[in-house]
Amino acid sequence: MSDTATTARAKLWTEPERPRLHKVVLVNDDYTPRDFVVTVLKAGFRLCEEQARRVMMTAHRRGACVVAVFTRDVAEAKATRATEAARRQGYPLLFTTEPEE
Ligand code: TYC
Repeated sequence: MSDTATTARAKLWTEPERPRLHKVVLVNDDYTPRDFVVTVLKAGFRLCEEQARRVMMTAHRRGACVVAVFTRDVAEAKATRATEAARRQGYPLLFTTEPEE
């Protein structure tokens, strides 16, 4: 194939875009018990004890911590579910989502 033909083809076929991933972010507060945060992280995001404790302590010290990335629908569903689980126990724990750069 000539260079010209290759160049023409390259213009016609562009790589399909991958769906943008979204971060689930754990937000610190002054009221939710540390152990409860760890329990929610383990149950809702399948983190092991050590990872859950590390993520919780990072949010505690820095104000927030990325838990994981998912497609938008999954990220929003997991953040909502985990936040609601905390509300049911009377805690202000909050998970938010944001698109990855
Ligand atoms: N700061 C809370 C406390 O000292 C614990 C905590 C950590 C709460 C992380 C929320 O995202 C959080 N009890």
